[in-house]
Amino acid sequence: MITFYTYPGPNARKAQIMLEESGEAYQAVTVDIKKGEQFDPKFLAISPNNKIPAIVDHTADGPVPVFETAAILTYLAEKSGRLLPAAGAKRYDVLAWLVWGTGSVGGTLPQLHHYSDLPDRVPGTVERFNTEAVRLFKVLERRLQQHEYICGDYSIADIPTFCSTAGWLQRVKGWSDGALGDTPAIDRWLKAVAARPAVQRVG
Ligand SMILES: N[C@@H](CCC(=O)N[C@@H](CS)C(=O)NCC(=O)O)C(=O)O
Repeated sequence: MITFYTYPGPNARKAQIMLEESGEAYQAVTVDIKKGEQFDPKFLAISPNNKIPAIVDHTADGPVPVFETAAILTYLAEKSGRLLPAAGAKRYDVLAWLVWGTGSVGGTLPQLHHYSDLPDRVPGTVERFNTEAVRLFKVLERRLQQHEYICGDYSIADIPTFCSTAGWLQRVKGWSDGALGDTPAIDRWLKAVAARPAVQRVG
């Protein structure tokens, strides 16, 4: 059994989609980050960076705590034997795009969210992060024009970028003043990932 530490939002969704894809049994425990529960020493022992998502796998050899979305997805893929090639160039292609999705895409969009939500916008900040988001979505569009999913077959590389893109593509387009035009490959891919039973179960 896996304990899944969560709080509603895109990062928790990434981990929960992979929990569903993996077929592993899990139990969700809410960490109320609005109330500061992420700073409880018991949670910090699992997730030292005081962020959800995190998991603890209660294995026969003892508990295995894992924090950071990319590490959680890799752990679950290895445990279940799903959505990550076991070796070779394809494995490192998936890992590279997984890190791109959690680090580059997943690092930029929360900044855009933060600065665009401020009542008094700081000049240049929304433009700075929107320009970077446009660049990242162009990278994604190019990639998906050549591959059905980010790494050919559906893999853990698709999950974080799907969760981030689904919520942000239209806003970034709208703010890009035409710099990000049509994205037919991304649109096709968003529909395909959204239709997966595991993604539908998470909602
Ligand atoms: N790099 C982390 C980011 C996770 C993250 O940003 N989690 C947010 C919720 S969406 C959080 O727990 N924030 C609480 C805090 O910063 O104190 C990952 O990819 O897992």
